[in-house]
Amino acid sequence: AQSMLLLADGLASGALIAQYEQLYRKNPELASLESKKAENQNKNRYRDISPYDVTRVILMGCINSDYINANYVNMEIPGSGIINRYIATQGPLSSTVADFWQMILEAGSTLVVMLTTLVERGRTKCHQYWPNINETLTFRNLTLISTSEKTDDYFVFREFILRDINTGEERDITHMQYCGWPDHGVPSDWRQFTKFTETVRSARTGMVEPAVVHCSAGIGRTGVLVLMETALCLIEANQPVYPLDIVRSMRDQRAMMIQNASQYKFVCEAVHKAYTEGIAKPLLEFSR
Ligand code: PTR
Ligand code: PTR
Repeated sequence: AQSMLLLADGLASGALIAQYEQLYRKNPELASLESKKAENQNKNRYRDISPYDVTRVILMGCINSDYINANYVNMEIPGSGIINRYIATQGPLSSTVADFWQMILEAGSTLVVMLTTLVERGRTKCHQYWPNINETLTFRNLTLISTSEKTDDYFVFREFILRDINTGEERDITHMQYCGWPDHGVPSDWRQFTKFTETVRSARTGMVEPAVVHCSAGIGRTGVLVLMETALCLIEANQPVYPLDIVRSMRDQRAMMIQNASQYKFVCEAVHKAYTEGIAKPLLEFSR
């Protein structure tokens, strides 16, 4: 409750934004050399968005290269025993779709969260890396079958079966897409966004494998979702929420998480509203 007062004050005074503007976008001590190698450059959707070497996802089963523009991001919720694990990544390119599914296979992930549409204002933001409903796509040794697709206001929920042709192993994959959110901008509706984040949280209950989260570059909107989910978990665990510390922790794992001050302000306001309206509340109320 104390930290929520700080949050409200910081929002009202503008101090919160001023602190955010001071924070480094990339940790200056962490290199991103793999992404700059000649053979990897065309696997990056944007030249200025690179994964740190230390936290990058290393592909095991690709013969030519182990590189994909993706980082492990682990967010610990103190006092609760929870660590929310993510893989934060760019929207796949047509040339990296097979790598993307190989990464999901190797990481054991069953949840993919997509925060972009395929095209925004006439520009391609992400390649359609999944088959249309009731269709099948094959990439190298992987087959993907689309079994379900439901649209709910701003969201699309899909179900896939991922099959490893070499081993016969099959896995169910849940795909959740949020459609009301252009890049560099903020979601069109904080309630819908909070509801979407809650849906992601409940889908990952008990999950130890990372949830794969992506937008177009895999930094702006992806960062906002990770901050929102982290804050909601902290509130429930009766822990203080210091958004700047959360951003710092994220940016030490993937550079540039949360693209701009308006996204940061949006998510801080959403956290505060979710708290004051009782959408997110401490599970343990201490007796006074
Ligand atoms: N620096 C950006 C780039 O690498 O392309 C420039 C950019 C401009 C990127 C606009 C995205 C932009 O958004 P949109 O594609 O939705 O207009
Ligand atoms: N070069 C692009 C730019 O600076 O605009 C990279 C970029 C593109 C950065 C999209 C962020 C973007 O948004 P998001 O991470 O939410 O897809």
